[in-house]
Amino acid sequence: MNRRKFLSRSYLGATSLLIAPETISGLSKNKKPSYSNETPLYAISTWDVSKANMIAGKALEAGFSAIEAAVNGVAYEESNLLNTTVGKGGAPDRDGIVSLDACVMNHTGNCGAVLAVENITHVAALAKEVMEKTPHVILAGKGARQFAIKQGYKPENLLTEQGKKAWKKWLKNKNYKPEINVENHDTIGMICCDKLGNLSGACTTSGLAYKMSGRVGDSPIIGSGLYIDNKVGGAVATGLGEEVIKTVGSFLIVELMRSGLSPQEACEEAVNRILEKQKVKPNFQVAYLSTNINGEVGAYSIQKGFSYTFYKNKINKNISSDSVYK
Ligand code: SD4
Repeated sequence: MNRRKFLSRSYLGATSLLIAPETISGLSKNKKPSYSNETPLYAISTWDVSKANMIAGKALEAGFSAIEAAVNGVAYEESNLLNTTVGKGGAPDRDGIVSLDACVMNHTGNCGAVLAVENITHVAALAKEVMEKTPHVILAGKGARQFAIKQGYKPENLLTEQGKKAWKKWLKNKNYKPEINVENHDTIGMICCDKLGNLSGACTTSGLAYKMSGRVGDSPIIGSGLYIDNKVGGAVATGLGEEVIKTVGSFLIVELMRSGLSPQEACEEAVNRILEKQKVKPNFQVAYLSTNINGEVGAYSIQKGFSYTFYKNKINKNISSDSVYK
């Protein structure tokens, strides 16, 4: 199958490049990768998201750019109803409305983001469209939704029966407290390196369960939930977004790598910046995942339980991250 046919089989058309997972694995079976063995081709994602990361890895092998691979990879989790922190099936806010946040950043430093979007599942692809088709970087709320519909996205009900049930149960006590690695796991931040050695990333989430209406976390904020500098490396974040935003976590990690730290050291320092500000032992989670242009990867979190998925040389592995509290 050639690239044109590959694109035409995507479920939102060639421009948005949302490719059904089966399509991409079918393609890779029939086609020899065109890259050489020395190509530093890999994909990393927050949490245990083997299918999404594999989709990205296979897209890279099929010759797609890092940004295309990342958007296609995270699209799997956006459609995954079992993932209650991303896309359709995501937990709603305290008013029972699911609103999604996402951003993308590519190897040229260009970026796009959508904030608090209702009724649209594939918000990472939408963020890519904001980057490519508008003179802006961020579209929020109603405007983002209108733009999506104009681009041909079909509005959907994102609140599943299960999501509604859980929300109704929550309403009985209305007790809002972010839980560590329970309700708030699985925001997906993904960084891909393509066969040209270019880095790009995507980050997509439904945010914190039962958040206030209009609340936006770190995930769609360039420099907080995601940052890429093709000369240095990239970083993504997951966990309590408020704390990531206060320290501009992903940008900080890339800048620390620029000044000579390894991805691991940079993630640890970014976690320390959050901890320095805490007067008592934190009961929230923040986790970082980063990579540099040499293909080294680092991960670190405040609480135990964070892991990441790493695709390289056709092997997709879930790896446990080290943490401050064991
Ligand atoms: C947020 N960082 O909205 C996101 C939540 C998250 O896994 O990462 N959940 O604050």
